[in-house]
Amino acid sequence: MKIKILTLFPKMFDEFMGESIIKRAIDKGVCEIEVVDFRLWSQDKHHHVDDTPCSGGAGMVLRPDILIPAIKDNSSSNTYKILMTPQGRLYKQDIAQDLSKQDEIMLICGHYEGFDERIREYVDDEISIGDYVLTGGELASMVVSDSIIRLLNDAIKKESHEDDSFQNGLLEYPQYTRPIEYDGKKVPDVLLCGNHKDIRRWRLKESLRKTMKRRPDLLLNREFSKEELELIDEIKEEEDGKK
Ligand code: 6GU
Repeated sequence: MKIKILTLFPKMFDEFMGESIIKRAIDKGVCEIEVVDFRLWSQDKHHHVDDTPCSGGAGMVLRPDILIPAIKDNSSSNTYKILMTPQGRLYKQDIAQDLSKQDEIMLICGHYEGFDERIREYVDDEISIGDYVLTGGELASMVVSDSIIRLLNDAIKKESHEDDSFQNGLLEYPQYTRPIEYDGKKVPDVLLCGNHKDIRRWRLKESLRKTMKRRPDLLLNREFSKEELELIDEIKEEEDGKK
């Protein structure tokens, strides 16, 4: 997969691309990241890319006569072009899944107050990573790239994302490692017993418990299996018993 990033701050991506799983994915050829400085598409002496809003207001707006040619010159018919903006649709794991199937995506990072509205006609999608405002789309584009790259075959072991939080619509179950006892706190016995059926059921139950407590919104449209409904009853009884 190829990821093209259009930005005014290309150096911000050096460390992102140079470390850990992302670096390994690039070195193994699982993905290619190309960072493009779209200031190069500015023709004027001072390489301006933005201008004041028409009819006033605060901040600066990215100019269509810079960004639209930059988008066109860096994409082909199979490039899925995404504007990074707090006005976009809210980024979720299922969008990461979908995007990981594309051959080529382009992430367009804005700065300042935003994009001239006409730029929106030249992209396929608009993404926001959350309900807060960042100074630019760069960090958001790293978030999106990272979440996609780790899903690509071979970037990490498949099993390590099959159990991810959200992958099955639930938060991930609690994980433990050695030592078996630390500061008087023990790893749950069920995880040490080696009974895979019991462990699977415990993990599902604890996933449900955590999701009910922390992210009940994730359960609103869920179709629960019979086993899940049984576990939820058990959890409710246990939680009531604690009160
Ligand atoms: Cl994609 N860009 C900016 N500037 N702020 C954001 C965002 C994106 N997503 C959430 N906040």
